[in-house]
Amino acid sequence: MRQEVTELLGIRYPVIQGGMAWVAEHRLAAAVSNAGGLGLIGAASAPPEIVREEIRKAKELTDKPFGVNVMLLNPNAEEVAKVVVEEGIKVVTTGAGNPSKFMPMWKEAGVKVIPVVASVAMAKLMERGGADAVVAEGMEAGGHIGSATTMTLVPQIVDVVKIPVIAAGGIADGRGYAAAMMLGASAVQMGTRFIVAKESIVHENYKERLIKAKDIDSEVTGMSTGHPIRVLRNKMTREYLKLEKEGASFEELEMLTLGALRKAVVEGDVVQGSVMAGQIAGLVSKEETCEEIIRDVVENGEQLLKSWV
Ligand code: TUI
Repeated sequence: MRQEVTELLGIRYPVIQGGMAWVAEHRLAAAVSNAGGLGLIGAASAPPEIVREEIRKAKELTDKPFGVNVMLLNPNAEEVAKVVVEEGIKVVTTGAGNPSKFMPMWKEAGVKVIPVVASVAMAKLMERGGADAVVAEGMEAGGHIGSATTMTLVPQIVDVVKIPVIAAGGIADGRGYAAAMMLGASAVQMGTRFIVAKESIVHENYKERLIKAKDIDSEVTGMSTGHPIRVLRNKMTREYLKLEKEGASFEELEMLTLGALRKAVVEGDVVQGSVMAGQIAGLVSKEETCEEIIRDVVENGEQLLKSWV
């Protein structure tokens, strides 16, 4: 089953990297791909020309396949979708929305399309639209999330689609890898553990905060605005949640978070910034290379799976 995804994507190990905004830039993507996984450039809210530059820089660092994550809330998503084709990218993942309108263009260009979904209905819709696989992302994940857990979402999607299912949300070691495979997944996507990779350009303060994080250190902001985002608790989340409870308007809440992720990732402001991370942050305890991370997850995961059959 694991071979389905490795063959589909031309990679060695069934591990893909999350398309994390500001974090998933060319160096991280190339490092994950060089280590045998699938690295991704997270287009997030970047202008199309920046995405093109990032793709070109990644190509200089690796001859292995890598992909681009298109974040569908980006007003520039359409232009980014075209840049991906122009640059000959072979794999696209999408997040935070429905990518149906871009699917025909991508399929025609031979791009493998892997939408990130948070529900069974969306997984079915994506399969019908021609998706090559789906990432089933549980609400343990960092950033923008749905409401089902990985444990419940993955098997329910596996049961109703024929395309490979990649599990995401709460996976950061061999146990999570093995558990995902037991649920019927064909591969895993990890974000949080790659944030602290040696090749990740994330500010040291962010990495330290994540490494120090405990099991219940994350909060979900934006439940009331319809954009729930999982982040590590700090001054910003306390203010945000207080305002949200008081019934603050969408605009007021937006003001508090605007640029907050950049502030944390680039400037290292982990007090006022948005420190997005998954619930598994408590398990992530050291900075390692992407190669060490992938080897640890796959070797321990495969060992566990072997001992169970
Ligand atoms: O996309 C993510 N995680 C993200 S995107 C992001 S950037 C951002 N920043 C501020 C506000 C909003 C986004 C940070 N983290 N994960 C994949 C994911 N996709 N999780 C959930 C979904 C999803 C949700 C609804 C996918 C499809 C969907 O469909 C709704 C519909 O019917 O259109």
